[in-house]
Amino acid sequence: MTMRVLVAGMLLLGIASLRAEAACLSTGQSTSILVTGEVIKPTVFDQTGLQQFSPAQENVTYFAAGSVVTNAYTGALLWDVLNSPPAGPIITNANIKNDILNKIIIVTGCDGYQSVFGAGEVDPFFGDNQIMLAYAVNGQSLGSEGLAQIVAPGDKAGGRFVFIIDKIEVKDAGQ
Ligand SMILES: Nc1nc2c(c(=O)[nH]1)N[C@H]1C(S)=C(S)[C@@H](COP(=O)(O)O)O[C@H]1N2
Ligand SMILES: [Mo]
Repeated sequence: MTMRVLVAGMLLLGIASLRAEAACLSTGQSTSILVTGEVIKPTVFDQTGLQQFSPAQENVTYFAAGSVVTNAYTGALLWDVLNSPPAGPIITNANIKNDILNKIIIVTGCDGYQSVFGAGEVDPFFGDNQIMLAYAVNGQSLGSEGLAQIVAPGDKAGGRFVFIIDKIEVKDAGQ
């Protein structure tokens, strides 16, 4: 009983501190990103944390509000962040055929803007789309656009390039 109370207390504390660390600043910016949901270990990443993954470099051209934008981005691949320690891998059930294909990745910005990705889209064995969490653009950190933004190479318009990322949550699509 005492043990159960202790464990429940530790869980509550853990959840509370994760929330606090990932909360967006009152300025609407964010210096950390919470990776949570169906991953082995919900984790808060700061810039140093994202730089632990081998850096990806991508030159991308897309339409933003009718204008053509070309930028060089540096960041961590979304797949690496979700599928290697400390947060990953994504939790899957070996008894369900290709269970990874049931998983959805919800990216939320501090302004509430959201875009969803499919795990199968980024899994190197399936879509192998090099979607990344970019922490630098043209050699500079993102400034008012937060710690990191999504870069989806191949997208024609910039709508899925969620910036000021607050949270990335993995969920099962369900039946
Ligand atoms: N958090 C957040 N991210 C966002 C948006 C937004 O409103 N909020 N708009 C999206 C849209 S519609 C576009 S076209 C691109 C524009 O990004 P840019 O102005 O940095 O090129 O950001 C995307 N990411
Ligand atoms: Mo847009």
